[in-house]
Amino acid sequence: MERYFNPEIECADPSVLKEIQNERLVKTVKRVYENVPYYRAKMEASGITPEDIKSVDDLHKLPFVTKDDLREAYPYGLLAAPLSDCVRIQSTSGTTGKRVIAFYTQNDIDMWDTCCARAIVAAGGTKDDVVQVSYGYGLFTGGPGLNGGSHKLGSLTVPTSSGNTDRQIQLMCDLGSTILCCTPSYAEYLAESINEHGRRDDIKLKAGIFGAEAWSEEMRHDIEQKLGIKAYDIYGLTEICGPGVSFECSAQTGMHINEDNFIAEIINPNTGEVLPEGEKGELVFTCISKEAFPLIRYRTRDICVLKREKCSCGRTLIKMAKPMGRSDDMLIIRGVNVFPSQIETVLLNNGYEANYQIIVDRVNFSDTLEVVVEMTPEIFSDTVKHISAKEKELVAALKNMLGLSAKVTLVAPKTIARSEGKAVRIIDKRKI
Ligand code: DLL
Repeated sequence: MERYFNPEIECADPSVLKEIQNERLVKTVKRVYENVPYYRAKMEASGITPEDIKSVDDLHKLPFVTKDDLREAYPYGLLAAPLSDCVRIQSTSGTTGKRVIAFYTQNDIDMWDTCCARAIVAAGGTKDDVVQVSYGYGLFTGGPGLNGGSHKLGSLTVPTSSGNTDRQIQLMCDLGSTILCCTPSYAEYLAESINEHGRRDDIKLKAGIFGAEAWSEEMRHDIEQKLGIKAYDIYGLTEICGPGVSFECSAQTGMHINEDNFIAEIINPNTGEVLPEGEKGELVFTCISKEAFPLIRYRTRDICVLKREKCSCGRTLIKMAKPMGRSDDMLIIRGVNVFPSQIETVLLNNGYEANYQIIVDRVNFSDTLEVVVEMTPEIFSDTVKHISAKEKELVAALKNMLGLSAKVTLVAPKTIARSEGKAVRIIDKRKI
């Protein structure tokens, strides 16, 4: 039976949701215009005043906010509440340029916790569950977000953070954790280690809530099968609040966006034009219930599709497809657009696991693509003599998917470093 955390919102008639959005948008635009000189200047430069924004239908009139704006306004320039009302910051894991810092009032934290509680309930969670949060805690939003959601729901929260895999498994077995929250790459690593330690029969997991990085359907099936669970996707970004901007339900056909707090649009990343529902483009979010850091029309760089339909789970919240990549992660190799997720699909469809690296280089003015793939122990044992045949098989499959020739290098099991957080899979030497 499907459960909801806030059925009056999650299953509301779309016209009710639109009313909530209209009212909250108007209030938020007024708030940033009055409290944030940076926004006021941006709006004035576009010839817009708060009076021009009467409903969601006027959203397109507002200027976009980009990561460059956040860097320019760092650290306090976009703060829309008095500093004395703020109780927390979180920050992106970005390693280049200035960090992005997001601020929260207590009301913002409460809203965020609610979003994450909805995600846990949609994954079948109740207050009787034991929720192991193996996302990193600290500046990264993964740990604090799911921790807050689990508390709000009243589940027993096990804040293991990421890393220390033996301890994770020990606590998982001793406490009988039923829901695991971590990145999909760490879930793969944990699954591998649980099976190696012979502890598969000692775990009581029933569901996993995995996000923070792109992962394919094939990787989902692999994790589900290895851990004997149902694996749910969760999406979010620090700038908007962290995990819980959207979450998957039992239908597993897209992630429901918490529309009472965030309005989503899809735009053409080159022209900024708003695209109709169902078309693929860049995802843009407007925060309509936040106090401290309500970004307006923030360009996420994530490429995806929105679809509104009454879901078999009963929710009416609009759904976003799994992001298929980031417009800034998309590789352009010899003029061809390549998303790492396409490569992952080929590898998993051919019996490999998600342990791989994509190396792009430029030799004699021409781009080269190499995919280094770890063999599974099974493939390794029956292919030692036929590695080149196996590599050729993958070259052909990749050519078929990407329309591009790639070099494939198969390496022995366990030679590619595992990740406890987001995996680093792309090495683009062209930029170095
Ligand atoms: O990754 C927040 C998060 C934590 C989401 C835990 C889910 C679970 P950032 O570090 O700011 O925040 O990175 C945000 O990660 O713009 C996407 O490109 C990517 N991303 C997040 N969730 C997913 C997902 C957190 N489910 C960036 N699928 C986003 C694909 C995702 N990409």
